[in-house]
Amino acid sequence: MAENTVPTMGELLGEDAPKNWGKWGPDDELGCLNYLDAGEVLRGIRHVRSGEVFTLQIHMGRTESPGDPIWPGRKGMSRKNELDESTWDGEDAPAFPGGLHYADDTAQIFLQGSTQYDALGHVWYDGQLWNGYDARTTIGAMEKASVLPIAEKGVVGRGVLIDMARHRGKPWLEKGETFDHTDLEAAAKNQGVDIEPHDILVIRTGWMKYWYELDDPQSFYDGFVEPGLTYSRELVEWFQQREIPNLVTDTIANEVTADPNSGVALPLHCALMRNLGVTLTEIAWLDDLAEACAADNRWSFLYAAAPLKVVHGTGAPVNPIAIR
Ligand code: UVW
Repeated sequence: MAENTVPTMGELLGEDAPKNWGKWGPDDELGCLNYLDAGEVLRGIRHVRSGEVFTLQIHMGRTESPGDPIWPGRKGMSRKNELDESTWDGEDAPAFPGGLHYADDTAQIFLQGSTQYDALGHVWYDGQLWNGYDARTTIGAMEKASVLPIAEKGVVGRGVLIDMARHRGKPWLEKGETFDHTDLEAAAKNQGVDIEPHDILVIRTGWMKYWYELDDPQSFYDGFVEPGLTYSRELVEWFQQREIPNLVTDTIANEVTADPNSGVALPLHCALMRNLGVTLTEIAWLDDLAEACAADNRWSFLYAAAPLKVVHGTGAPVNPIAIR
């Protein structure tokens, strides 16, 4: 589609786009995470059977190829060793009673540069964020709907894994390959699991596995387009009706990069996060969890995650845990 025919986000989603603004009051910064109450924690716990633990963060700050998978324009973490054993080689080395030596690192990171939670205010259109907050509250520091309220609350509930790559009989989905809620339902049926109201929806595309098997990371970025969920009004209503609190995927941006019908970039970020208050978790490592789920055909588990408490953060790294 020619660039000048691409509609605006507002035109694509419509003036009557499904919204949850005001549902949890005018000051809400948690959106659909409000669904995750104590009852949902206990529901999640009921899905623990074997005690197996899976950590879902990718490695952060890899120096060997292909490095860390990141959204174009961002940089992977740069970690610098500030103190190590050589610090104590010189005559003016620090001296601690008893002879203590230690190592220290500093790091420069994009908060969205590894497995992370997006703040609800991370994306917007037409000058308004989640719950109608003014987009100018993002200037200099995210004053409203930052990652901090999510980090303070923690995200705990029943997780359900839908393995789209396995459903389609592939190690990973292709660049730009799309799926929608009907495909999720079909994959769930195939797996013998239901996507229940308030489930933390975890979707595997195999895209992280693809990344780590690349000889040349440049091919990942050439004509950059990830596979993923694709926008439709029906899909947005499906999320709203099922009251999904959190969408977790193994891609950098949780949806196909540009909507194939309209050409609009990341419309689901706006339709789900900005309008409904669905929290997004990206760049998750799901392959080990998926192997275990497939081995005994149990696709639900206790999911627990808390991003770092970054004050005014647009997002924050996280190492979510799935317990089966
Ligand atoms: C963008 O929104 C650009 O990135 P992400 O949500 O994937 O961090």
